Amino acid sequence: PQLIRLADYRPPEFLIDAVELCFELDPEHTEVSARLSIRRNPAVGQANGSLRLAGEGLELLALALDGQPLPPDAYRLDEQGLTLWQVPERFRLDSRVAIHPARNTALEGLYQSKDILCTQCEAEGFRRISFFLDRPDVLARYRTTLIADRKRFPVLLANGNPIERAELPDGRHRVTWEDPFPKPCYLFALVAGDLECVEDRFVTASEREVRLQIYVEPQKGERCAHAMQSLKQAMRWDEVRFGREYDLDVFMIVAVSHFNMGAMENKGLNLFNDRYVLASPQTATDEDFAHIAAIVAHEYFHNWTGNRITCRDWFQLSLKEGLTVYREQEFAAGLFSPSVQRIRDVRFLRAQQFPEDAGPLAHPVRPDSYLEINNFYTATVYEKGAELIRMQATLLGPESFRRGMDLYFARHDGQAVTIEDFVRCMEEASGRDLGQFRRWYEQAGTPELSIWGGYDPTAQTYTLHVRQFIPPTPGQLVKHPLHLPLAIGLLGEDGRELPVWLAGEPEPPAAGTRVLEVTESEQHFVFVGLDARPVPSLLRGFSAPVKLKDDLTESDRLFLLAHDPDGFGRWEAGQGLMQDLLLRLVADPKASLPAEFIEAFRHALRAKADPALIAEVLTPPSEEELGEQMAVIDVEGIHRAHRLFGTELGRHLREDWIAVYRDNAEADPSVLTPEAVGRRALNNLALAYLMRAGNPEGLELCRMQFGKGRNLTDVLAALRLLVERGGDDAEAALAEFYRRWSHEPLVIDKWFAVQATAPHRETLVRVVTLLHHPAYDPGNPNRVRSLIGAFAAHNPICFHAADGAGYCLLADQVLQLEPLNPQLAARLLKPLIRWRRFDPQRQALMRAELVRISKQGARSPDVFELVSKACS
Ligand code: HT7
Ligand code: ZN
Repeated sequence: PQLIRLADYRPPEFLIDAVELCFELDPEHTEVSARLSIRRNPAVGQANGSLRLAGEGLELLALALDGQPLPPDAYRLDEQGLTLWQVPERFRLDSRVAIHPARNTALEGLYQSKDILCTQCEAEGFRRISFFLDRPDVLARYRTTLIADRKRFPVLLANGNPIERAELPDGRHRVTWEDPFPKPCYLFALVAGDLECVEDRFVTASEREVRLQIYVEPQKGERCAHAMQSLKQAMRWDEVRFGREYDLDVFMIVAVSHFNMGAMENKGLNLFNDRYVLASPQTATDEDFAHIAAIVAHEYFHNWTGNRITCRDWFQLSLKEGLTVYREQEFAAGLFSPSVQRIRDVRFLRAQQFPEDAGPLAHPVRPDSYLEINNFYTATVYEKGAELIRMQATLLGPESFRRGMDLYFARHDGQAVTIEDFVRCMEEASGRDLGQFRRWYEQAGTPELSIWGGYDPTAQTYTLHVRQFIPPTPGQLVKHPLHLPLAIGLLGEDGRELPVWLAGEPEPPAAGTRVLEVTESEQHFVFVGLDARPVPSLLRGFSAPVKLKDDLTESDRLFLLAHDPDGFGRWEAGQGLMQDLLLRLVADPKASLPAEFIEAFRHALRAKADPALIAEVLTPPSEEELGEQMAVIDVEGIHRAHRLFGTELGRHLREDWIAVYRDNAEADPSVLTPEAVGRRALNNLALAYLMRAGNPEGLELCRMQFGKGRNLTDVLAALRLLVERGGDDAEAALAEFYRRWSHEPLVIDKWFAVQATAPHRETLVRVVTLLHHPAYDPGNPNRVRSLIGAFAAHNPICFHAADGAGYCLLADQVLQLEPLNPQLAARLLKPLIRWRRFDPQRQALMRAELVRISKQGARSPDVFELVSKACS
């Protein structure tokens, strides 16, 4: 495969103004006719007069230029596309190709998901549909005609508005759609199928009525209410927060069961993995409900950040993804509690992005090169990209940031632009210089921020010393200091916020959070007017995506856990305490939980606070997160320490956990308010601690909770704990769960995942057995992720079994999947990539499996790129 470099970007030599597509749809054999109005790009000097169009897996049936069929010597066809040797300045190109959706297991281009035909064109799927300039900076107007059997495919959808319908004499029907907004081909979509439609309406701020439609498999309409409500909330939020209105007469969402990612923002016709649309309290967990709201909003927000303003090239992917994740996170913060939302986002960043940034796949938010763009839909581009937007918002303040966004929308509407264009808008709107800040987009690696403080009682000053270090990453050995916002508070003895008053300032500011700007490798800040040593609350709200090393003592952290007015700060203090303790337990299994620690957590549990926040505060860092803190990950030691911690905290706080469970147990199982969701989270945490402590009352409560079966959050939490405990109860519960839900694929996905993540010696054999279960389907990415993905990514003790059997199982599955669905295979293999983090025996075993994949497979650029980077 060919390395694509940002430095080689050149504007397109040709532009396509209009596209007329006609699909004669059939799963076995679809014919696609395309009429392209092409002209030379006036901004680019003439090269050699030839035109290169991308095209893969297309059977060419006819080709004509300005109505004249092209003789074979006028063009060349190869595996990757079509070259026309001589073309005029402006012309019409007609092509007709045949494709085979039912054979398309890669789920890119036009494919079949059960009885539905649908498309996925981002990033480079359109070239599997028609010959085209498949690059995001070629924007065209589309008119799409769909023809299909009326009975099998009564619903025919494409982007934009429907403009014509007709019944054909041969039992087929025809619908034509027109999208008035020029768009890149990655936003093209069509859907054909027998679908139920749930309809609603939305009146925009300027009083235009928009029809909202969610299409799902028949009989599933009643499970769309939450997605529909989330959509309307997102539409209103974007108007209020960013002044963005929807722009077409209809907005459609279609849910399909076979999908490589979460969802896709095609103009006016979003396609969704059905797990992010369908939900009822019996078939979806509270977490699923939250994901649905976030993803529906994310895709909707792309209408402006991604569709109206798109990316010039794929190196700019974070321009739309980082910005849209930021918008989604801000939206979600308003649905529940901002602190809890921030905690979850930070947990995710630390669990997914920090390890990526510290391993062989580390890359800048704006990468410099790639072999396969599908490999760059990463936590770095998405989540770290969102953090970069958040930092700009923090540095500029809300008013300037909003002005910057307004300028970005006004200046670049209808264009394909770069991250640089975005940052320039922020600079111009605020008058600030973001020159140094731009390095965040260019440098990979998570910065380490060391902060230590010193109090001078004579001068009554407190000095914070700050040092930043950015570790070397592949291809980037030398790093330069970054510009970052450091939000802090200072707390007095009684827990009150003090003014953060910098030396040299004439008067103290109001007490509370203050944002310091760090720009140097080493810097210090002197605060005055302090008659005693304050306790600093550092990096409030996680104001920058860094690894913080501070000199806070255990008693400082206990103080912050009890007193920090910032919910995020209390959680972070608790995480620090738990992490230190867990790492002590890894080093010394006889270490015990200090009494002050147990009391501090008892206090946190009894606090009159949001139950969801209490649950977060009392949830320890995951085994994976602990591993990140160690030079060599001690798989068994971490697992043992984690269990011991759970058992001990369960035992010491037994009465409190039982009281919490009793207080919260009566929450109505069908209610989805933040309060009810928080109560369920805390309740299930209490149950987990009671079960880990081996408490008989816990087991009884767990059996009862499973038996009630009225809410999937509760049933699944109980099932997970029963399976973790093992024995007859576990087997009976698994059998009962399967019997109850065998007709619901999304629930059965969870049944697979619960078994794949059970921390037992026999789990590997069970996973192998489940590969032969009649409900296992390697063609369905959700099912594959729920079994193989869950095992490899969320069951560290089994996946990293010392004999290497977990690695071997994953490699076998990657090799089997690669020819079917390379994108999915590449994503699955990621847990093998960080082999250098483990002990020498595991390193050897993991590397051997990577080498085996590279020898027996790695035929796709997707897998090849990851395996070669991992082994180099
Ligand atoms: N923009 C979408 C990305 C996406 C995708 C990328 C590659 C292959 C398949 C895909 N499906 C969706 C989703 C988003 O970030 O909103
Ligand atoms: Zn996105």
